[in-house]
Amino acid sequence: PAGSVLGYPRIGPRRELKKAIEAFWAGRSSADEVEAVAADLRRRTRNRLVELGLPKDSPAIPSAFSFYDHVLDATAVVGAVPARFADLVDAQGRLDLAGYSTVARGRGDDLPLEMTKWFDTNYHYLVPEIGPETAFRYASTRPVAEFTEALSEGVLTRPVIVGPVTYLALAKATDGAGEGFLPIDRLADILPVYVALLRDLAAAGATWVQLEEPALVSDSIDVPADRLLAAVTEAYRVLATELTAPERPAIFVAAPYGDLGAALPVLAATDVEAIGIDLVRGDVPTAAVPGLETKTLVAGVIDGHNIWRADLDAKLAILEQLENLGAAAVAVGTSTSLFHVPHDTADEPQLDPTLVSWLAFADQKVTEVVTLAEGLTEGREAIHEQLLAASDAVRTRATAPGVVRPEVRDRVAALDEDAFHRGEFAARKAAQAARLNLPPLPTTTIGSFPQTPEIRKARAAFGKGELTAEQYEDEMKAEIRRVVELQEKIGIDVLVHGEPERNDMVQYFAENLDGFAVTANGWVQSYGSRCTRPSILWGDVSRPAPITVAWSEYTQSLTQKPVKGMLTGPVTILAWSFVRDDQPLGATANQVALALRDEIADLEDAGIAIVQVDEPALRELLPLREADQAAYLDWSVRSFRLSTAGVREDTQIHTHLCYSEFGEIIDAIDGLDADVTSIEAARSKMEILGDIHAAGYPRAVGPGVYDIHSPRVPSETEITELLTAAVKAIDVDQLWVNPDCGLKTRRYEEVTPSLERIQAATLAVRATL
Ligand code: THG
Ligand code: ZN
Repeated sequence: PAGSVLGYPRIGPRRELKKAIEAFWAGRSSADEVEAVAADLRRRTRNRLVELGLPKDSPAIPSAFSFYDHVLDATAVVGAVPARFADLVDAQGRLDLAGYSTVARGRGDDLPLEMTKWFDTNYHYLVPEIGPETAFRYASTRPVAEFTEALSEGVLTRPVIVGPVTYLALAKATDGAGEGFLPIDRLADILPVYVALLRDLAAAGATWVQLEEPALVSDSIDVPADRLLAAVTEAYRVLATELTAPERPAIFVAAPYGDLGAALPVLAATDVEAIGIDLVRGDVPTAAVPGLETKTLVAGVIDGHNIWRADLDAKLAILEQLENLGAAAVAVGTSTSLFHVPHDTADEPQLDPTLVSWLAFADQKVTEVVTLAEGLTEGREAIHEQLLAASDAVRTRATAPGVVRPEVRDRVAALDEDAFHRGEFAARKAAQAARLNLPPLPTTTIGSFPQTPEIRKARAAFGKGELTAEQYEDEMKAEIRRVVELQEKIGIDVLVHGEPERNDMVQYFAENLDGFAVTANGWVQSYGSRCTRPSILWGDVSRPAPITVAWSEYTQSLTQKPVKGMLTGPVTILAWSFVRDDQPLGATANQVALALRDEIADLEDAGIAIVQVDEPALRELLPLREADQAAYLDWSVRSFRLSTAGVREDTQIHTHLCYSEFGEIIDAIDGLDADVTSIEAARSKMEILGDIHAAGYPRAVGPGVYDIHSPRVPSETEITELLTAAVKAIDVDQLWVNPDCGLKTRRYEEVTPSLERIQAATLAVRATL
């Protein structure tokens, strides 16, 4: 029995990979230079894992690098590059780094692969496009090359790749696929590619391979449950029996992010050699599972998705209990890959040492795994000290100042039901129309404008003390004036201030609320080269002073048009932070909601007529198992309403949600009771409006008409077509016009013409009404 981790951060402790690949995209460095940075990062990762105690001669060290996204990597391996990018592949079906980047980012009229949330995380993957005609072939030998690279330096790694069932389950059907086609229909055709890969890996010396099958823990997959289980049986029959050792590596199927449920016995009945289960989110199995007696059970007891130091004693008890299940062996693992957490708490010297003593980032988690593995083989006595230290941390955390604050608790406890409800929508609608006097199809943006190098430089200089608070404020105000002028020039109806003062829509609030800490280097990959530094929500939350009011008030002073106040909602603040695990999320969310409620009241007093409370992560936290969803939707929707329901009738509340599939949470959107909801829709071509109309949804919506996730500038014709379709799909007086997300990641060269075309298209469609 030993220990391992499912994966490790791949962006680098100082975001080395991000910087290298962005330099390549900008034409400032060559593919060879990026490859060299990547190889160096992989080497440092392996050396670090060895240093932390993972053996280098047993396959405890994962080989799980990616330049952009591991699902895109699987697409490259199976040669499923969409037809529009066919010219980018060579005769063997391979993509070079430039081609790979183009599939991820798009070019001209060729849209990139659609991006969507990876299970219930803040990571986004690129959705494969699979049709009846997709020609699978074993195209990319990168997993083999990276294995060989490690072996040549004396480290026997375990290559990690998305498994065939999850790959197809997460894919979408190509446009021409025809009614009833599901990508999973192509299982038999994709398996030979995996067989070829396994053969190649074994020939290179790989003794284990890790196939990731998280689709098995989710009910939100577009494949009927029985078909998914049948696919598991078929896939692992073929992979485990088509080749026999040593023609293939031993197969480790990992199922992170939740409970395997009915899929556990199905997997156990196959001939794979190891199964990884998530014991942080999933239940601890208690009854023997037939088939397990020939397998290693990799027990994911260490949380790969949050940063709290583990109670090792409790984890060891779970491991000991699992030894009674009858598996051939029990190994210690993480619940998920560690790429959802930062590298190392040692990179945060500015944090309060007491707080640090409660935390485990990736490196600390590796140590926890190694310690537990030792405890499991050598007995509790062997790790006595570590068990004591871990229990101590849990104890000091429970009683530390700020963790429980009676005045915060009392205020939440005293709330009555009225605090969660606004008056009738019809009356609000009339009062707001009278106050705002907007044209049909009002135009607006989601909130952020491009974060220019100058803004970032000013923030960095302010952080280093090179700018005074006053100088920094002046620079931000100058930026706000530019953003207001631009919007007025274009003719946009409802203005924003552009959020130059915010590094991140969650971190900014975390920095200004009590109960949070922020990191200096705690970067976590969100998509491609984009990272965030999730804040640490460790204590009871309150608002020491108004946060956004002065900025919004200043902006409103510059224009006659209404300016939207911009806040981030309680669910999103929780979703994009590392949240305390010592009380229900709903209790934490209500504390955040009250802080926001006070902020909104102050915005109203300052004359702001529209306040947007963004909840882009509402869908993200939706539990993967249907049985858990109703309870989640209840507390999440209530916390949003608690934050917004204190306003006047004629104050218009907006919200913004990212990442479609809203059909399934339309009731929750209804429950939010926001007057206007903007949603991402550009990449999914307005499909979502059908859902909204069918549900009889009464309030206003702003379907995104400009996909800001791609550098592409849409044409006016294309926006006019989207708007024309939208006007047909729902009532005109329900429609707003906006991009599908904030503009902070884009450049003005793209944003200015895009907004001008949105305005022109809107005027054209308005003229036809
Ligand atoms: N903030 C947070 N999470 C998010 C988003 C966000 N998740 C989903 C969505 N937006 C898309 N994700 C991102 C994440 C990061 C960035 C853009 C979109 C980004 N990051 C800067 C970078 O990587 O260069 C760093 C920002 C900083 O300086 O803090 O642009 O908005 N939490
Ligand atoms: Zn968005």
